[in-house]
Amino acid sequence: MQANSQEKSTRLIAFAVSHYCEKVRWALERQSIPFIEERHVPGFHWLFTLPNGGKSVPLLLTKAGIFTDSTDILHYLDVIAPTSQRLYPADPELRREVETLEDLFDTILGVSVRRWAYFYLLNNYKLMQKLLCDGVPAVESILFPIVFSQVRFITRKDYNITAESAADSLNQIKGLFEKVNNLLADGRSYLVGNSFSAADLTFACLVAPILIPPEYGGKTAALDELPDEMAVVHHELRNTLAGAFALRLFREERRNGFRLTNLVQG
Ligand SMILES: N[C@@H](CCC(=O)N[C@@H](CS)C(=O)NCC(=O)O)C(=O)O
Repeated sequence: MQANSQEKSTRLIAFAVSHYCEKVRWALERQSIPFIEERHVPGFHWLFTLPNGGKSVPLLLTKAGIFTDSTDILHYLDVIAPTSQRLYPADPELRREVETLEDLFDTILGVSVRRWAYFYLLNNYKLMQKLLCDGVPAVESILFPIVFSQVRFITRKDYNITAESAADSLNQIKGLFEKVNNLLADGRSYLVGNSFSAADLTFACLVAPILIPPEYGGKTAALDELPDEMAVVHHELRNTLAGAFALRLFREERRNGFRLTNLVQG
């Protein structure tokens, strides 16, 4: 595809593995917005986020401004989206329901999934290298063996990763799967109203590190790379209503047929 000015002007600063970055990737691709994804090893991302007024990824740079949070990015994309592609309902009551669920998933589910998964994965150097170095600049890949122990230390500290917090997180995850199971029990196709919304997209993305949908646009572990403790939870949760729902959303709503992402490498 030819580079055009919009493609050059929309840049996503990301981690390959981050499920919050997948929220934004999905929303951009759904709206067929060309963008350049710039992936970084954790730590190196601060060279790109801090000068742009943020800290974490995803961070989106656009002609209209810089957005430093996945939900803010989805709100911005919704304003420029054609009505049929919008992720937030026009009806104020339905919109409130979508935003409440999105916030719950962002603040509890995404954080719990990350803490629980890293508890098991951070000691597996080879797997972490695969998950964190996919698509990053060559210099970051080369430096990875040197910086990894520091990345691991900061990750454990910042995300408060201990055996106890991982066990608590798994309880939170199961509680939220139960909540989604209950919503879906009446046979509805989407969490709120009759169409795909930011609540559906956020739930599907944030549970993806557990369910490993093949359509995931970032990097996930393969099932046979998961330690037994994670594989057990993978099988248990994918067989719930909520798990099957998230996998269906990836299958039916995620695939675009072609990728617009213009991943910058090296
Ligand atoms: N509320 C933020 C959360 C994003 C977030 O937690 N990003 C993590 C990666 S999954 C991150 O960038 N951590 C490193 C940092 O905060 O510097 C959003 O939805 O965008």
